Parts: sequence; structure tokens; C-alpha cells
Amino acid sequence: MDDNQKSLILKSSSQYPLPQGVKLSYGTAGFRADASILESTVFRVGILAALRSLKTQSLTGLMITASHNKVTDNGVKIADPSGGMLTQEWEPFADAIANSPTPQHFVQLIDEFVKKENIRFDGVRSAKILLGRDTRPSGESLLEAAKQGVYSIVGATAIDMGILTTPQLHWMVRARNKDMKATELDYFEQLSSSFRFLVDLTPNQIKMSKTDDKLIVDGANGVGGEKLEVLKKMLNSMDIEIRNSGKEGGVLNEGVGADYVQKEKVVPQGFQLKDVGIRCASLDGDADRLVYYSVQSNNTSKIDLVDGDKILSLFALFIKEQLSILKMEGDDHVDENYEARLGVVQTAYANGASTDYLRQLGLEVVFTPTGVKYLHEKAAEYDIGIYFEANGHGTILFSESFLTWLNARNNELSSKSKGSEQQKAVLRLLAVSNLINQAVGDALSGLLLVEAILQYKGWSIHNWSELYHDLPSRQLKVKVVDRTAVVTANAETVVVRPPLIQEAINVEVAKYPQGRSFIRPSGTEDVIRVYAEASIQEAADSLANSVAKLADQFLGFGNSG
Ligand code: 16G
Ligand code: MG
Repeated sequence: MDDNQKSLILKSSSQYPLPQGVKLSYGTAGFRADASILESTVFRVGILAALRSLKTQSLTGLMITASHNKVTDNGVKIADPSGGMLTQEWEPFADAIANSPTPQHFVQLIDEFVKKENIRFDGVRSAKILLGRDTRPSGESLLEAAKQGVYSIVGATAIDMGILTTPQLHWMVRARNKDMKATELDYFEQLSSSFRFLVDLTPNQIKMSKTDDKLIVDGANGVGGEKLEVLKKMLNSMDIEIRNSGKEGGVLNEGVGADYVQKEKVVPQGFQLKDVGIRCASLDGDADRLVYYSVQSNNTSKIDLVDGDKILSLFALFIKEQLSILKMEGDDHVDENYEARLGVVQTAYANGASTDYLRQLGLEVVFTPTGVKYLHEKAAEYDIGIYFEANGHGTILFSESFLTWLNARNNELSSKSKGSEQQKAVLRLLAVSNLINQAVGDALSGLLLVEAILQYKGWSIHNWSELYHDLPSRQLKVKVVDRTAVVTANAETVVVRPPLIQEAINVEVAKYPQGRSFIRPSGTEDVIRVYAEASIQEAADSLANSVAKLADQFLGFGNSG
């Protein structure tokens, strides 16, 4: 960096001093905190996004959101040129600059990093960053801070895309870098046209009953509801009612949204008795999570949850079916079959019943730690990699080579056996790859795929829910002295530090039929999370309580006595 560049950063960063006592970590999904202390962080991440763009010679993205957290919180994260999460190799640097105490120190950190990474400021290509934000009121001033960050890098440009869902921003970054159509309208058009295409390939004899036509969506009073309103107009035939769109005066994520519904297993605000029997879905605050449910007829505050695991199972079942149709050649083309590697990726939070179900289908199921970046990376190793967290975040990734093969196969079948079952299966898989967001989990595209598959199968939410029965589970959190003292291995299923706690957990687990339990430090809150499941609810509750007690004994303040 030359002196001019250094003094530019020095000058602008003095406008964004780090508030006293703030210590932030990039965590599972970017920096998150009370919005009032975030300006300096967002400004610095603006610089980081510009450096990442210079380093990769590609466009990057910066999203301002705190997802399902309360409305007074906010956060910031970077989309890498692929449309995925910021490369993990840069996270320590993100932490270092976010916590740098003075402008001088900050400039020095950047200077050292630029040298180490060999980032060139030769002006041949300059940095370009797409900026997006969710509907939080604090988003506007934080977006300004991000712009100032970007503009402190000579020649860098920030393109303000306005209010977006997180997956829309990731989708746009990916599309732009691939020289594909990348506006918001292009996003809606791609989703709606591939959805209609997929529905048109529904076998004729399958028709749903009238009540199964209807879908009610809870928009968490966030950005997802208003975007779904736009998308809905382009779907013509679908009967979707959108509630909690934010326009009715409700508060973002308060008693609404996918996180609330999934954790509490209760109906969101605005849902009632007359909704019993209707298919319902909730998005989270930035529309990257999706869960389905129906209101219980015997207790209308409770729901029958159809979570991310079951969305994953529905997708896996459908994809597997299409692959088997492809294989039913019967002619002399068997040798042209491409052995597509289909893989399913889950975390330790996946209900044990879902894993059993998927394995019974003959699928390869692998586990990663919590956090989209880990699941996504793993799923990308397959020709078709399906990943979901139980909380509703996930997508389906298709490899380039498989897509090339599918396109070639489609051309060939068009000339030889147009309209055959095989060709329809090829076309369905291609439509899925266009519909489902390839950059990151996306509640809107996930919702359309669920709807298309339910229509294809002629299923009600009840049929879907009956794929398997969830094992009862319980989640708890425990405040501890230092959550980083817990180190886990094997996709967070065993604790390796502190010593002996895992042995104690094993003793508890062994007491319960189908018992399973693990603890892990949260990546977004200062707590240890406890998960337990067992054959009956009382057992899951009791196992969770015993393990929480152990966590407190080993790591906490000793409140459990
Ligand atoms: C973030 C992650 C989500 C994960 C959750 C776990 C992304 C985009 N989001 O919301 O995948 O399930 O954190 O939270 O990666 P926890 O570490 O507090 O349990
Ligand atoms: Mg989210």
C-alpha cells in the first residue's frame, strides 16, 4: 500500500472509532451485536470486502443483517465471489481488524495482511462490492458505514442493492461473477420460471385436493414476506397467503419466524384455530431459513413441525426417484449412465429418525459441525449434495460436470425419445438446479421446491410429515465461565476438552433407550448448548437436564449445586 492509500484509511477510520470494551468475533455467520455498537465493525468489513475483491479479482458481497435475532441487533457478513461464505482462511483477519483498538494499529494490520496475501493495488482491476441489507431500521446508517469502508480503498466501488434477503445477495454475487443475468428481477424470473416448468412436469393423474392447495407463510415481519409478495405475482396459479409481512405493524422476529417456531414448537403470532389442517411455513428474518408445520387440532397454540430434516428428506427422496428413472433405460444406453454421486449432509442436531430414514433409502449421510459454511463445503464434494440444518437452512448443490452431462443427455433424448420418462427426469433435475439457490440456503427457493414436489407427489403436509416420526428431543443452554473451554470433535458429537466430561455424558446417555446427547459452544451467543433425544419426551427432557447439570459442574458457576 502506498502512503496515499494508508492515509486515506487512517483518515476515514478515525471517523469510525471502536466503542470502548467491544470484542467481536466473526463467528458462525459474521459479526453480530447490538446495532448501536456496530458502525466501526461494518466500516471495517467494508474494507475487508474490498480487499477480498482485489485479492480474487472478482466481485464480492456485503450483507447487513442479524437474521433471526432481535430487531435492535444487527450484523454484517461477506459473500465470497462464489456466492458462498467468506473463506475461513480470512476469518482470523476479520476478527483482528474488527477488534483493532486505534486507527494507526488498524492501518498497520491491513498493511501487513496486504503484503502477506500479496494483494496488488495496481489499478488494473479495482474492487467491486455489492451491498445489501435487511429491513432493520439500523440498516440504513450501517450501510453508509460499509460504503465509507469500501470507498477508503482507492478505486473501489460499492453498488447498493437496497433491501434484499441474504440469499438474494449471495445469488447475485455468484451470478455476476459467472456473467449470468443478476438483477433482482432476474432472480425472481429464474425462480418462478423454473418452478412453473417443474410443476408442468407433474404427472397428469396427480391432482391435489382443494385444502391442500393452500399455503400460509409467516414472513417473520422481515424482508422475506415482501419479496414473496413479488414472487407470488409471477407464479399465477399458487394459493399463497402471506402473514407477518412487516406491513401489519408486527416486530421483526418477535413471536414469529422460523427460529421461534422451530425452537418453541408453537404457532407464530397471527395463526389460529381456522388454520388447522392448512399447510403453513415460516421464514426467518433474512429469509435463509424455512420450516413447515400445521396447527394442531387439539391444542391450537401447538404445531406439528416439519423441520429442515424433513425438507431435506423430501428433497432427497425426490432426487433419488429422478435418478432411478434415469437409470431405467431398457435400451442400449445403459453405458451412458453417469454414476451421479448423491450425498446428504447433516449436523449433530439432525433428528436421529431422519438420519435412519435417509440411510434406509440407501443414501450416503455425512456430518459436519454446525454452520452453513461447513455443510456447504461438504455438499460441494458431490454431484448432487443436499444439505440442511434442522433449523431450516439448506440447499441442493449440483456439480458442473453433472449439469453438463444432464444437458447433453437432454439433447440426446430430445432427438431420440422426446417426452419419455427419462427425458422428463432429466428436465426435472435441470429445473431443480435452476430453482434451488446454488450459492446458499434460500427460504424462497426452498419453499417453491417443496411446493413443486408436494404437487408432484400429490401429498398433503400430513403425508409428508409421516415420512418418519421424529424422536423426542430437548435443547437447553447453559451459561458458563468461558465457552471456548469446550473443544469438540467428530462434527461436535464428542467433547475432547475439558477432560472427563464426555465420559460423564456417556454414562447419562446409556441410561435412556435411543438416547443421544451432545454439548457445544454456541457460535452466536455466549452459552453452551445442550441437545438430547430419546424414545420418549420425558426421557429426552431428563437427559438434557442431566447433561446441562454436568456442563454447569465442569464449566459453569456451579449453580446446579
Ligand atoms: C448461524 C448459522 C447457522 C447455525 C447457527 C447456530 C449461518 C448462515 N448461520 O445462524 O447455520 O445453525 O448459527 O447458532 O451459518 P449457534 O452456534 O448459536 O448454536
Ligand atoms: Mg437467517
